[in-house]
Amino acid sequence: MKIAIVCYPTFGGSGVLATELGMSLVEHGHEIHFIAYKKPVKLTGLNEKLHFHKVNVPDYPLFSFVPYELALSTKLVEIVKKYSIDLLHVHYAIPHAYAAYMAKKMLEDQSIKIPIVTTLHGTDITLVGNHPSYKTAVTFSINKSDIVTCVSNSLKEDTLNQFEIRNKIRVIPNFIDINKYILQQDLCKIENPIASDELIVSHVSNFRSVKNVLNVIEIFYNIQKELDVKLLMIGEGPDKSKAEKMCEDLKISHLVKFLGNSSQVEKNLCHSDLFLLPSSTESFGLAALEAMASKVAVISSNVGGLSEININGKTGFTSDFDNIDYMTSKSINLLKSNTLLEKFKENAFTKALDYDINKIVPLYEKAYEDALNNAR
Ligand code: GMT
Repeated sequence: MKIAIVCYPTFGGSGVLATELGMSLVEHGHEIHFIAYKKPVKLTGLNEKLHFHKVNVPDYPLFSFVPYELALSTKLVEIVKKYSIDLLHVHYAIPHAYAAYMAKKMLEDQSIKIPIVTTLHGTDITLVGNHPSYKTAVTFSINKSDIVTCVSNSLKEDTLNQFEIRNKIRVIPNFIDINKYILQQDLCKIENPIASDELIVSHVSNFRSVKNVLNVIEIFYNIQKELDVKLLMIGEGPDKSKAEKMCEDLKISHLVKFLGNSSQVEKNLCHSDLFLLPSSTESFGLAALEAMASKVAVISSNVGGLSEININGKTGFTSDFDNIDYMTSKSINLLKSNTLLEKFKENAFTKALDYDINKIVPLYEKAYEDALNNAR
C-alpha cells in the first residue's frame, strides 16, 4: 500500500508513535509518505519507500494566524495525485482529520477516492478537542473518517462520552519495539558491568502542566531523605524552569539531572530503577510503556489509559495523581527492597511484551485493508 501519514513532528507521543509506525510499515513492504510542517524528530533513513513532504505555510501581514489546514489539505491533494497514494492516516484529530476530509472532498471532485484513517491520541479529545471552539469540527471530522482508532479503552470511553460519535472506534494501543530495548539492556551491561549501589529514578515528558513535574520533584525530595538516589528528568517544556527552581530551593540540584529532549530514551532509561508519572490526564502514557520495556518499575497516577498498562501492585503502583504521600511511600518501599524491586521490574518488562510492535502494527494494517474495502 502507499500510505500518507500526517502527524505532529515533535517529541510528543502522537508524533513519535506515528513515526515509528511509518518506519515499521516500510519494513512490511509499504510505501510511506510523511506529511508535516517539519521533518518528524524520530524519522530517519529516507529512501524510495520512505518519504517526507514539508507543508509550507506562507505568512501574510493580514493573517494573525497562518491557515495551516488550508496548506495541509492542498499538500495532501498534491501528494496523493503525484504518488498515487491509496490511503491517508492522520494522527491527532486537530486539525489533521479536518484537513484530510477537505483533501478527500477536493480529490473526489477530480474523481479520486481516498479513505481516511484517523487515530485519536488523547489531548485532541480530552483537553483541546472538547473545547466549544473546536468541538463541532472535531465531531464532524471523526464521523467523516472511514476508520477511527484510539490508543486505549479509556480514550474510547472518553470520546464516546464527550462527542456524538456515529462511527465505530477501534482500540489499537500504542507500541514499542521490544528488541530495541533488549539490545539496549545488553549494551548497558557492557558499558556498566558493575552494578552501582546508587538508585536511579526517572521521568520523561513534555513538561506540560498535565504532567505535574513539580509533584515528581516533591516525591523525589521525599525519597532522597531516606535513600542514596538520583533523578533524571528527560524532556523539555513549559514547566521545566519551575522544576529546576524547585530543585534549587530544596537544595537537591546536585542530585537531579535535566537532560533535555532525547530521541533515544531507551539509553537514558536502561540504568533506571523507578519511573514517576503523576499526570493528571494521560490517554495512554507511552513514556511509562517505554520505561517498562526498559525493565523499570512505574509509580504513576491512575488516570486514563495509565492503569491499563501499569498494573497496580504488579508492574508498579497507581494512585490519584495528587496523592504524593502514597507515591512517596510506595517508591521508598520498592527502592528499599531489592527482591521486590527486581520482581516489579521483571513484571513491567513482561507486561510491555504485550505491546510489542510486531503485535500491534498488523492491527493498523487490518484497519487500512478495511478502510480500502469500505471505500470500494
Ligand atoms: O503527552 C502529551 O501531552 C502529548 C500527546 C501527543 O499527542 O503527543 O500525548 C498523547 O498521546 C500519546 C501517544 O498516543 C499518549 O501516550 C499520551 O498519553 C497522550 N497524552 C495525554 O493524554 C495527556
